[in-house]
Amino acid sequence: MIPKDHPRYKSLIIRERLSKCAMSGIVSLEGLTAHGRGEAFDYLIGEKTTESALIAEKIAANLLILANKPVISVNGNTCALAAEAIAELQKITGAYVEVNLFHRTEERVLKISNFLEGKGVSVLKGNVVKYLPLSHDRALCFTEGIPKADVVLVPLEDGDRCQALVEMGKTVITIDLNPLSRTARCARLTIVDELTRALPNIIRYAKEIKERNNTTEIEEFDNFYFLQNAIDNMITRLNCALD
Ligand code: PTJ
Repeated sequence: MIPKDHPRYKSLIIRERLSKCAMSGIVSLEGLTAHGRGEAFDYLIGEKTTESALIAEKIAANLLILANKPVISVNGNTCALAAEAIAELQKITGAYVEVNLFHRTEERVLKISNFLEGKGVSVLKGNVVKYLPLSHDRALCFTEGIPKADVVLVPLEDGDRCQALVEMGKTVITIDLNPLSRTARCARLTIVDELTRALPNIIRYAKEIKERNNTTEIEEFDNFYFLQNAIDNMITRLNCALD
């Protein structure tokens, strides 16, 4: 029982949720360590959405709404942390949701799909093909999903898969607290923010854009700006840490 007035309440609740999902097989054990890395970067960034991340989140909403065929790729961590938000984002953007796992077993794919469906997500099913030129299971995609997508949202992604998607001409949006990761550096748009903060912002912007019916042409943007800004932010915080 975590008391609500605990200074790290939110973080502890999230850890508890991930642990439960690890025990039920939704999150891989490796996913727990990946979360720890994310937490460390979140600490450095101040555990809040920066101004530049918010701009990236607005651009992401626009990209998803303007897409012909947006796809959201969901792994174990994303499912455990944000199934409800994925359902909402799917409803607004019309995106296809496909389960794509690094530590893939058919049992996990099924568990994650069932969990997502329980939260209102419509999950892609059907044929799976080895679509990406990778030597591991993340090469596998649902035929009606990523192969036909123009814009792909891949939160907490592996670098080689992100790179393969970019090289195949997909517009790749990622959410990754580590601005130095290969994924962060090779995506078209990197949101350096925590998943459970980033998704509600993207959803809010997507709703605004739809309500006002004003999908604007995406202005040119430089992903390097978002990465550099996140790094600068961390450096500033580190320099002031003991002030
Ligand atoms: O469920 P599976 O089998 O597909 O495995 C999923 C993981 C996450 C284990 C797998 O994709 C993996 O190993 O990922 P990486 O290479 O560790 O990359 C995950 C990235 O996400 C790291 O850069 C973390 O810093 C970052 N990250 C972790 N938690 C969060 C996060 N970024 C945003 N929000 C988080 N909550």
